[in-house]
Amino acid sequence: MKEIIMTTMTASIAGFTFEDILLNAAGVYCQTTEELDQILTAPGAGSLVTKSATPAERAGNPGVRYADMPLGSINSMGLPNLSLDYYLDYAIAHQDEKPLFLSIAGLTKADNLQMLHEIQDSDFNGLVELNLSCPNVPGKPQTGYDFDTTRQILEETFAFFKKPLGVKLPPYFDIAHFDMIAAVLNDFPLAFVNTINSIGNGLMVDPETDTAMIAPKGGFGGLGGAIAKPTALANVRGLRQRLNAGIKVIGTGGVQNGRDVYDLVLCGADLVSVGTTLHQEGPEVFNRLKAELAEQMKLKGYDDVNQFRSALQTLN
Ligand code: RRO
Repeated sequence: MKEIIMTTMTASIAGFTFEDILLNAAGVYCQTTEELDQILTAPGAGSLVTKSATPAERAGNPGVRYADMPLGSINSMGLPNLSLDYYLDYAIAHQDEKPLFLSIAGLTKADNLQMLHEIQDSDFNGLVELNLSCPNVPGKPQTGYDFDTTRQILEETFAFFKKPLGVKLPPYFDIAHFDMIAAVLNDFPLAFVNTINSIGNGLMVDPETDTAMIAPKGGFGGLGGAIAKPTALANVRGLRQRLNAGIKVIGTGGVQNGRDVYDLVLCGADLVSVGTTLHQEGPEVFNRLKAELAEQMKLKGYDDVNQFRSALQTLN
């Protein structure tokens, strides 16, 4: 416990100071006020993000839509949420306790702009995460893979939106795509990017029954957990190297232990969010990860995350 107290694990984004660098990944433990309360009060959690919202409540995809699998999880939730108003009310009610993230994921550009107008006109004074990467709504491709549409949305957004805004990105798999998305994002006054969303449209088989592990979309769904770690590290690193210094990075993907958190910070993450492992362990995971991160830092002789953030060494 002594090491935790003496170790500094803070970050700042858009003038907000986070007293711990961990939070939930959007979608996990954040759909209801009961779940959100648990993250808000969890030791070791420095913030929370609300479930990505649409203008109206959505039930999401029917049937089994999340499954644990070897090396992680697969999901096709389909954007179940209780509406922007629900999460906006919660965020406004609790925004003086910690800096909070409100996530939105409109199914159309018009929906996103409408929600951003509502947030702009509200008393919310935290951070907004615009989710451009939901992989699971049938017939709706991930916007983050369409660089022109991403630019168009950001142009229309920043024409009126003045509160701190970031984007949740899908994983990119080609160096040219890192260059292309960074060129778009660097043209806007973004507060942060959050990378990565789940690795879209994987498929996993239950060997007992020879069936797909989840029901929606014929079994196709987003992959998270350990299997996502190298892709998350590459995206955090690749974007940190390319984005303006003023755009902070939230690293998401593959966190199971304190060393995983350490690695995301080493690749450039300011904050680190936890999805699959939070789903599996519950909010106690934050204090475990915090203690394990402190242990890793002690092994390396660090007492502040700023001492090794973005400090990855390479072999040539
Ligand atoms: O609700 C979902 O199916 C979902 C969303 Br919006 C997302 O951004 N990422 C994900 O893995 N699932």
